[in-house]
Amino acid sequence: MLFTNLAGVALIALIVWWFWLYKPGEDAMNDSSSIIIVESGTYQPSHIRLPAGQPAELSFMRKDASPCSEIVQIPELEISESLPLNKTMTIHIPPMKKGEYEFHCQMQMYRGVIHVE
Ligand SMILES: [Cu+2]
Repeated sequence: MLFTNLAGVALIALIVWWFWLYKPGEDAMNDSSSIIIVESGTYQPSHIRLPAGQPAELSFMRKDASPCSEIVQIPELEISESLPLNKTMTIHIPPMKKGEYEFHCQMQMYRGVIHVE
């Protein structure tokens, strides 16, 4: 009985670690569930991994009031959206082929990459 309980606790600990604590590199995101923070000249995270051939959603939260950060563009997908200040803005991404897709602000000071694999 004790053994089963320990195994159960270990399993729960593993699940908690995997879903809430495991961060594969501070600057990377492996799915579209988190929010990209736009602040101080950077997208955080700036590297996003998405699976090929599936539509996705990316959420941006712009915390920088400078006009520089307002527009986010993904040129290869012909996406250009303006981000409201301090609000979450979700951008719908069509299914993509494998490759790297840059996203950036109008002046290309904020820069990020979507890795599709
Ligand atoms: Cu800019």
